[in-house]
Amino acid sequence: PGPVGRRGYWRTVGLTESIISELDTDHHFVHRSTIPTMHFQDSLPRLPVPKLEDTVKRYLAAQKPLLDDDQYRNTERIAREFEKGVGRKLHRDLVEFDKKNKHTSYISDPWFDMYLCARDPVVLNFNPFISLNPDPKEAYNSQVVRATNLVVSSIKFLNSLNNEFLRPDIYYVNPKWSQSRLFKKFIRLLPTSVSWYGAYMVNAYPLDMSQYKRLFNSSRIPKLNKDELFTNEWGRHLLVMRNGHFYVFDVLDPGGNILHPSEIQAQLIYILQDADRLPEFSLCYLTTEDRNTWAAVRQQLLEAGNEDNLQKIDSAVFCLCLDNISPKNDTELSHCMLHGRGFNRWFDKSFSLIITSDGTAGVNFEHSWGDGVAVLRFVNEVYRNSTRHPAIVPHSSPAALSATKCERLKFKLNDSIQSAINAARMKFEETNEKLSVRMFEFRKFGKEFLVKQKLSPDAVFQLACQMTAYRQFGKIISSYEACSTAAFKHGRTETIRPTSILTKQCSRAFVEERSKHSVAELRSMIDECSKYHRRLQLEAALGKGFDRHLFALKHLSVSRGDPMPELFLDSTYQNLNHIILSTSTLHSPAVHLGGFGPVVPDGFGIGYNVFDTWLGCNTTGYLNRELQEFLRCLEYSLNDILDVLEGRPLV
Ligand code: BUJ
Repeated sequence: PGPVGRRGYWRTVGLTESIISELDTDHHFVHRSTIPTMHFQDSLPRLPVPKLEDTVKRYLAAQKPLLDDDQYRNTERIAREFEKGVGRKLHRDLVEFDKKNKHTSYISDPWFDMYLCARDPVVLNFNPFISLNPDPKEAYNSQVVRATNLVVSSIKFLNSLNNEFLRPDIYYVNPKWSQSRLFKKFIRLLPTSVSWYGAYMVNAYPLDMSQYKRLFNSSRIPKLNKDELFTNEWGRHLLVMRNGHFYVFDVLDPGGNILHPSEIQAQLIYILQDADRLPEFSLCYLTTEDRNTWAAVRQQLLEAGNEDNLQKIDSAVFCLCLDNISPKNDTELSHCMLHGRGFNRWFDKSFSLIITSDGTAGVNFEHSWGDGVAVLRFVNEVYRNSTRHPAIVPHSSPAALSATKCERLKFKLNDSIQSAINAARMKFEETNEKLSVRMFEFRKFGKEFLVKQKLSPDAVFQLACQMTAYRQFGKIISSYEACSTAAFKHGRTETIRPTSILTKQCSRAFVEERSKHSVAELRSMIDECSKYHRRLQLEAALGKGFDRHLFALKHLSVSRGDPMPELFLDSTYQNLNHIILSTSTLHSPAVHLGGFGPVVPDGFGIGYNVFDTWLGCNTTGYLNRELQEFLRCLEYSLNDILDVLEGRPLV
């Protein structure tokens, strides 16, 4: 491999632009963008380090609804002392450090550390899933046809990325520009040092694309105390899992050509037949272990002579899991995509494409390398490409198996490794047993109705969750909504704190003071909450939250071995970061479901979406009864909101 890596691979192996354009784009790429994939990277704006005063102000505003007056006064005092004292110095050093590291963002390294130093298992605690809608053409949903088509589209995505043909992610305020050829040609001509400004002139915001380099050929490697991310962009093989067995075969030739779809199909059929029973010990369970335990066992695996196999797993383009299960409903589907039965997953892989026996597809991804925006883009493109330009049709014949070699990986397992696998399996099964997944649908209104009411659909859903928690727990509880900061170079996420004095007042009115307020008063409270939430959302997307800033200050303090500032030891700080309601949303015509586990033992993981005419969420939690109660109260809250919006008093 040369220093340029696989990016621009075709050029490095001697294929010129003109030759590439003679090739049938459809067979190799998902599309060919006029604007190169990384065109904006050099000129992306930098994630701002917020002013310390603003951070403290926002922090206190988020704390206020959670505390009584005495507690608040104490928290306020600690925060003000931090602002004037140790926090000020830390902030100054952070700003200084940031100025010297213009190639990245202030949050990038601390955030990688947050993920990679965490010792909890990645499964349930970190890896989310996104499942795809079925192929609209019924017959294309058989397991082998869907898997072949999705694998081919995924490899086309990879080729597009490596050759800079993948359209850069751009958030268009006015989507008409996304269709304008003139705009794209103009932007393409701009030097990369100023290209971002060209887009900005028409209110279009290019997003950071740096995470995509770890989408393929990547794996998280367990290490003592801090894991590492591994990428080998020269890997050309796919990892396929079936019944706990590992298979690899090349899906790309050295020239970057995708293996003929009929050959991929033939390999998958072969694997389905070959892996007819479960192995006595499936290594997969080890990736469900806590990270230090797994790191130690991995060392044993290496010493027992399994280095080549582990290398093949880690460098594979991605992991395809051909599951031997047909989920009967969305709850079973969620369980399958979120954790499965443990023996047919490699949770450390950057992502695994899971296809069940009935052809349902989903992606489970490791979170440290990247966020929802990159994975959703991948899901959208492969869904679109595989349904519009399927590589094979239901009656396609597979190739005769000969040319391509499919290898089943055989591992050398000694007694100690075998008992580690057994222990991991027992722990994994025990934890899964406790996890409840519950679907919730509310069909009485959705985005269209709320927009007509001049309300933010997201704000209304979040407000309903606040009212729900207030009804259920009798108080405001710590809540989190994920927000992308990909508009900035090496941006990750910021936290929106959906709790405020306004949502507290409104929740109290709806729960405890139902007859005290007129409909007009209640309506105006909802309006205020919506406005405030919109503001928080915008601020977070612009990097003007408080969570990441405080996190980076704490990280700096810890990394220097300073005594821990009082602010971070304050029990109210810890309470604010004990997230009971962890929420995330995404919208896409390609997506059927999504979800993730709770982030604390007594919390809920809430993946939600407000659709045009209804809304729904997919919830997880270890406290089954509480989770059920939460959804019962959520329905109640949404009905209340509807009553008020339609002018009916609360009864
Ligand atoms: O906040 C972060 O830094 C990253 C977050 C972490 N956390 C999940 C804990 C909030 N990660 C993400 O937000 C990525 C989540 C990806 C899955 C999102 C699921 C959304 C579900 C949509 C559809 C649900 C529809 C249900 C209908 C019944």
